[in-house]
Amino acid sequence: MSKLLTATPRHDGFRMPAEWEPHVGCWMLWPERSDNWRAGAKPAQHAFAEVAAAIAQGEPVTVCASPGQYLIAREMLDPDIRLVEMTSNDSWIRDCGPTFVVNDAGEVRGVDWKFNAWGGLAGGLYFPWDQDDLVGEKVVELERDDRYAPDFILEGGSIDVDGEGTLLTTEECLLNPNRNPDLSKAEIEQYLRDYLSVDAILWLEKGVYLDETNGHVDNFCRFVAPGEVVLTWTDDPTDPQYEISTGAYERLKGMSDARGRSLKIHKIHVPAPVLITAEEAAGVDKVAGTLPREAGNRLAASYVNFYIANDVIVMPRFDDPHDGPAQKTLAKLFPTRRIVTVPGREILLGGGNIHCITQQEPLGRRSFQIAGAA
Ligand code: KQY
Repeated sequence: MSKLLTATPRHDGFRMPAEWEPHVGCWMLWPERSDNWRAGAKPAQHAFAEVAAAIAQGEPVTVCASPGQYLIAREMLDPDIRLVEMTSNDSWIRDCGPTFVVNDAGEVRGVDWKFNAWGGLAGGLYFPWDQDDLVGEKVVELERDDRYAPDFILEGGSIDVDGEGTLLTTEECLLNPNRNPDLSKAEIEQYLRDYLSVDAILWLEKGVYLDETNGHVDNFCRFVAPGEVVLTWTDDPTDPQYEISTGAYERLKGMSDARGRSLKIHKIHVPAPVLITAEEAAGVDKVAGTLPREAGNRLAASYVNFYIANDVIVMPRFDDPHDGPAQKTLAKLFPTRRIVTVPGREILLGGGNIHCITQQEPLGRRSFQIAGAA
């Protein structure tokens, strides 16, 4: 049903759209592993259900849950959310799911990258990751889309595009020897050009301080419109984040995008450091091969990890004085969308946030098929 394609999206006239372009829906995976999520993942499940409900205000949501969790998820999710059974190792579909690409005729295809749990045996976050690596293929198959399967390790959270030929990423992640150690920077860039149809690749040095993904850009710096980015920021020169953010700001100031525009940079201040409590750490099972959670460790909290749905922006909040200003900035940048905030702490305790647990699927021409069938 879903054909494996051997050319590249660029060759075939397909590109990765920006996240603000129309979606047919959003995909999520249901959390359950107790060595990453505290208290048997129950608080995380409530948080994921809240994120799904918030996104469902703006577009259809599909959640994938394991056979053992199917009925539990069905009970906890709103009835308008589609639930399908799917096995995975954890719940970060931004990273293990497909990247959808579209062409000018509105056809949609999937790029099914290789996934190694953010570093494989050289610093990856858990073992094994074989079921996560199948998620991209399974989602694309369910959608009856054709699929590209490059021999290239990439997580969706490590890139961000403007849909007009420009891509943002970090050296900390994409040039990390635990991803594609046999490829040079030029070869890595060529994969991005070929499989996402981008022409300008904007390299930042690092991502958010202590981000366990090796500096995913989706937690640090994102496009909000062609020629405009939001950047995780702090005014506190004693915070290690300061040097990272000011360094990125300086680089961004000197960059131009694929259309030759210089970038307008909007700063979004981080919340006060979010530290794991003793109770939270004690609730996570310790398992060899999985990154342990220690009390007092700082988490990579950032408002930039929001999701852009058709009608709403879903933004994490941390019950911090910076919540309001972050929300106001996004409201100004996305005037046609409502900003919905959901509690970010439980998701952050697992190592990421809202953008990391979601994957948009572009509308493409399926809209006409749906309309025609009605
Ligand atoms: O932030 C992400 N994109 C994923 C984080 C994975 C954490 C696994 N413990």
